[in-house]
Amino acid sequence: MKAPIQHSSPLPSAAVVEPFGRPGRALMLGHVHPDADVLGTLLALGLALEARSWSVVYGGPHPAPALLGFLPGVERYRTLERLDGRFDVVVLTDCPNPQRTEGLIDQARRAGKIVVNIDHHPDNRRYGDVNWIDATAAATGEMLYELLGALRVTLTPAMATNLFTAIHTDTGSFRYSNVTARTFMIAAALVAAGARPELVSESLYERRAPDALRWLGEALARVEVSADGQVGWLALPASAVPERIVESEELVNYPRSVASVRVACLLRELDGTVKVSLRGKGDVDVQKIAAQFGGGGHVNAAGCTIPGPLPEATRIVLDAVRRAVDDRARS
Ligand SMILES: [Mn+2]
Repeated sequence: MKAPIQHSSPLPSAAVVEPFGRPGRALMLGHVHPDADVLGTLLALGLALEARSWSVVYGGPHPAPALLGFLPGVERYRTLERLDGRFDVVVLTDCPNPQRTEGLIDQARRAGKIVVNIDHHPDNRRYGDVNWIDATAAATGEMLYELLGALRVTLTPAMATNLFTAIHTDTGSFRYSNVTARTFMIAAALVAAGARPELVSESLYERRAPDALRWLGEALARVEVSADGQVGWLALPASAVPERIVESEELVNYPRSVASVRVACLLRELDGTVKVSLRGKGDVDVQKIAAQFGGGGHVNAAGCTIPGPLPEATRIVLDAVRRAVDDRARS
């Protein structure tokens, strides 16, 4: 067994490009609850390989969310329980922890000659045969743009739309502190290749159901802000608002939007556990807070899952957030 390849700069090395040289059969493997950065990157690469006579299977433990039904090629993405046949290459994108494939990674290792792990999460477990981890990328979408360039792929509007959406969502529509000049240069190239910003925005943010705003109001009425204004949170009991509303709204962005808030939390009760999303604004590292509870993510966006009940979970998380905010104030 060869030692795994480790690579971390913004441009792919020869070893990262190499597995995609000669056509074969590829698996684009997503993780639980795939988002646009996962799906957009897997679809863009898969479509590029198919244009080069590869045979590509797309899928993961959960289906693509209905909200992302506009991504070109997403109808090919399947819920996988068992993998059939052999693969010349297995690709995982935006997946820091192989456990997030719900066991599919183990099957993929047996069925695949080589596992390629492409990600921008700093806490990536480097579980691939080839690991390309660039924590300076705002989205894995930026990295895939560079990979397709290195492969000399001519971008189609379908590939460009997938990558543009990946970058759009991971940067909060080009608003977060992860956005760099490179982000805009890549976005510009993707628009030149046929991605349409207005269609992506409309598809992502203007597809609400008629009753969605009423439910959104219901949820937002529960937002609370600490006495000093620095911590904002939203604790949602299981039946407070329908699941489809929570899934289609980035609810944690609302407490984050309060001027004085430095850390925002969304806590949602689900089947006895509590899913926690944390957002920062650059000074408090929320990944470190999530890591205390076995979670992970980025400096400004992280998450974890902890046991319920909700009031207890809320107290525990807010205590950890308070410590992080106070530690930061002292340093
Ligand atoms: Mn991402």
